[in-house]
Amino acid sequence: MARKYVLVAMVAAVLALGGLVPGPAAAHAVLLESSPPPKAEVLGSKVEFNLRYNSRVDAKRSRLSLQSPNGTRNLEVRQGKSEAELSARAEGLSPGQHVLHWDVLSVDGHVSRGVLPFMTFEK
Ligand SMILES: [Cu+2]
Repeated sequence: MARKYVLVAMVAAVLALGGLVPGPAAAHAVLLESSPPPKAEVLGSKVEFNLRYNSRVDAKRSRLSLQSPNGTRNLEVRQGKSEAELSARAEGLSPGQHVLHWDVLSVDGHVSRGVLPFMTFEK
């Protein structure tokens, strides 16, 4: 009888562990740092973006689109200083609220997404 309970406890422990052990999803690209930082107030109409992730990202298969008061545009995505960084630039921004949408492919083959909102003001 006692043996049966031990077996049940072992099965329960294995099931519980299965839920805790991180799978490949843990390697998704997570944004660690950005320039400008979220909710920044930028003076002028030009912005240089730099996004740093927790893992290598594929610049060629990542997308950055900038949503502005006068419309949305796709930015040219470049590899940053390291393989975990992406950079891009935008010019001619009208003053107001902008949101950079990032759609990034990390080394594990998964895409992750996020947004970076900021404001621009006339110089
Ligand atoms: Cu993943």
